[in-house]
Amino acid sequence: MRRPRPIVIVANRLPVHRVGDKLVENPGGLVTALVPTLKARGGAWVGWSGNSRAAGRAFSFEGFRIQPVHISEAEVEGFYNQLSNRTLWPLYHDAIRTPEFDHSWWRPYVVVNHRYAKAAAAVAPRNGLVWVHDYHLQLVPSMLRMMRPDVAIGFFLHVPFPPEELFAWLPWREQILEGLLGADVVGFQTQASARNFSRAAREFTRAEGTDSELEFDRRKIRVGSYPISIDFDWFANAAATPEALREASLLRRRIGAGRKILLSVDRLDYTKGIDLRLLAFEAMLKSKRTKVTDCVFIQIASPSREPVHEYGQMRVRIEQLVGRINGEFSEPGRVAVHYFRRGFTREQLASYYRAADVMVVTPLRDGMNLVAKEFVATRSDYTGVLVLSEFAGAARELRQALIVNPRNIEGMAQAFEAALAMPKREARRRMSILRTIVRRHDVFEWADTFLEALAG
Ligand code: ADQ
Repeated sequence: MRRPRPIVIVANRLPVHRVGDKLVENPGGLVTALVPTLKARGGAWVGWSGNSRAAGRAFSFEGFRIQPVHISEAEVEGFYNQLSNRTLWPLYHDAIRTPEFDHSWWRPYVVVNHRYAKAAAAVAPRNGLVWVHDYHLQLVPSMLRMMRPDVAIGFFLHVPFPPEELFAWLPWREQILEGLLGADVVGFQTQASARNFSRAAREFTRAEGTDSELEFDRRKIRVGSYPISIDFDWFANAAATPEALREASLLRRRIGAGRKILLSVDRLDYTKGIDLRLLAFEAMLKSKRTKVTDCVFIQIASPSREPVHEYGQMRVRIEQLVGRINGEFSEPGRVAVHYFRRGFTREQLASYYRAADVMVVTPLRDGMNLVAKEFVATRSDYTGVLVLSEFAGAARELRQALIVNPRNIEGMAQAFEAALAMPKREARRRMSILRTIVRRHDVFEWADTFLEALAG
């Protein structure tokens, strides 16, 4: 059998960072999925180290090449904090916050994309496979095609692609679409995003064709949905170790203290709907449908994108809400909302998932949402109920969750109530189907499926 072809991954961040003289893998789904693939096939990972002062040299890690891209401090501002996170991120998430369109932000986006493309062009083997990731790098496919017409180029968007009427707002819509059309395969989390992209491409560029195959510049481009997933076995095993089980029962005793636990885990981001779910919990307490002696809400939120103004505002709002709810409803030894604003290790998260009775995942819009899948993977005891927003990509697959509209606060409160009261048999039936789905479609299957499409 022939060895599979080496691949080049192009992503905003590198998969490893230095601690002293050691290299440590960065946590996250993409690294988990693609580092084993790179180790097996060889190739390179092109990305930013996170340090804008040092340029950084290429080095080898576990049999593949790490190729740093330098981004200056001023460029981080324009390319990352501004165009990526103040224009594209809100626009692609249903304009939950008003996207800002500032012409001075476009130039650094183009310049930095070009730098990634050049770095990829320099390391890609002849006729190699290059896989570009996410909304920061949408111009890379066409730039790379100009430099290296021999390579096969794939692009995967981790966030939703917005409907045509929203995408139309973007002053650089043609450039972005033509950037993406430089790829041979353009992948999305859901069919809806794939369809939105194909429609926008037909509307705003010379591309023709169907929702799943476009023709542009006499080339065919495959468009499809490739829902990302998690390392199911890792989470299932991590939550079943004696230490994890001990930690989970300790949490149940310390925080739960005989109460049922509702749990949420998110990056502190306005797309995640943290405030609305807290309002739903408050509504339950207010109307006496539950008492602080019966249940507790744990919100774990890791700080994120703090230089961006909207994130600071949202943090203040959430912390005021937590304070208000606790001020009104907590009792001695029984806090209503436990709020942790910090990152936890994956092992710690596994114990929290295992300790929860109800997992609340209610983003206003989310490409996929891996937390929902991680929770399911940890529940080898077949207990626990998932409450999931219909606006997360994960809702397309995880249909046995209690599906909610996060803007319907009363509806969410009712779903929490139903989840807390769900008979064991019913919860078991649902969890068993959910686990089968996530086990079957794990992150390794995701990477293989995309790479097969690209190699084909
Ligand atoms: P994110 O918006 O970052 O990713 P998500 O899919 O939920 O969202 O992934 C978050 C990851 O961070 C999970 O693995 C989770 O365990 C971890 N995490 C969250 N809070 C944490 C905390 N307090 N401590 C430690 N870890 C924490 C983007 C898109 C998503 C898409 C992913 C992958 O926005 O829709 O699912 O990429 O494609």
